[in-house]
Amino acid sequence: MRGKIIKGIGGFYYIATDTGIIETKAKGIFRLGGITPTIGDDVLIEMDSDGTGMISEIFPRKNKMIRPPVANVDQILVVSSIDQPMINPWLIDKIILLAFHNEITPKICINKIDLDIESAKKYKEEYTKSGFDVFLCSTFTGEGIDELKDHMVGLTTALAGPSGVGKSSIINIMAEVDFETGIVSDKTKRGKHTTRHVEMIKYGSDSYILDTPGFSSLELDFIEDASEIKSLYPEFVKNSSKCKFMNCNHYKEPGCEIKKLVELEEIPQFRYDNYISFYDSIMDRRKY
Ligand SMILES: Nc1nc2c(ncn2[C@@H]2O[C@H](COP(=O)(O)OP(=O)(O)OP(=O)(O)O)[C@@H](O)[C@H]2O)c(=O)[nH]1
Ligand SMILES: [Mg+2]
Ligand SMILES: [Zn+2]
Repeated sequence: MRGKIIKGIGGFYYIATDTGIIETKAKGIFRLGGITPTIGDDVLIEMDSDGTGMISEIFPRKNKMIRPPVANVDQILVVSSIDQPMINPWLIDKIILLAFHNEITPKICINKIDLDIESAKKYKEEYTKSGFDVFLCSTFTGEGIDELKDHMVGLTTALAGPSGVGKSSIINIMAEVDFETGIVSDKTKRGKHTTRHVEMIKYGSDSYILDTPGFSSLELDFIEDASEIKSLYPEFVKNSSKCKFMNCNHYKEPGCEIKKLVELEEIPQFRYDNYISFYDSIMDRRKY
């Protein structure tokens, strides 16, 4: 029987199949040639004579992320609230780097638009300019949810973003489940990291959604060389052939097309500023 690993707890893997979820024992996985079963893996399972299931084969992976450990993700939905907690483009841009670094398409969801639709629209405009799909939604009013749903059908979507932005609330609506959601503290306007484990949920006939524990910070330690960052900015890649220097880092070089486009407001200033800050932080790392 074919299925997908959606959860692993205490020596068991749970496999979503066409006929429901089947519990399989982790024992015997040495047969799989040293590959550790990972959430998101497409697998074949066999039923043992004692009635327990066993993974007998893991199909080749399309990709695999390290944190959270999950395979075969089609897209990363970077979730941010417009307010409470306040939108943080610096963190959004870092998660975008993580997605592209793993060769996974990032899309952006700005939630809680019931709190401030005007600012949300401004960010949508900016990120759209940079080439991203941006969804504005509110799990309170239901606005934008159908459009988002349309972009998730038949795909595996991982939600990523800081605590308290509404990731679990979105999953509860999409997958019609009832995950625990947290209260955003009045004082700090931050979430409380309500969701702490990684689990994939199957919904509809062939769609999967994954709640990743909220990360409020993200180290760029997965990037080894500062010059990689420019290749993870789609709006830079698209326009860099017009830079005077072929290996332009869009930093201090003269005749830089990217800097020109920032001045013309065709590339958002904040995206560029974040780029410089990421670039500097990686160059600084080398000094120690
Ligand atoms: N105003 C408003 N509040 C929302 C909306 N969506 C979710 N919330 C609230 O925001 C709080 C946090 O939502 P969660 O879904 O728990 O956030 P999360 O991203 O899963 O947080 P962690 O699990 O901590 O990472 C809850 O009190 C929700 O009720 C929305 O569209 N508008
Ligand atoms: Mg949550
Ligand atoms: Zn340049």
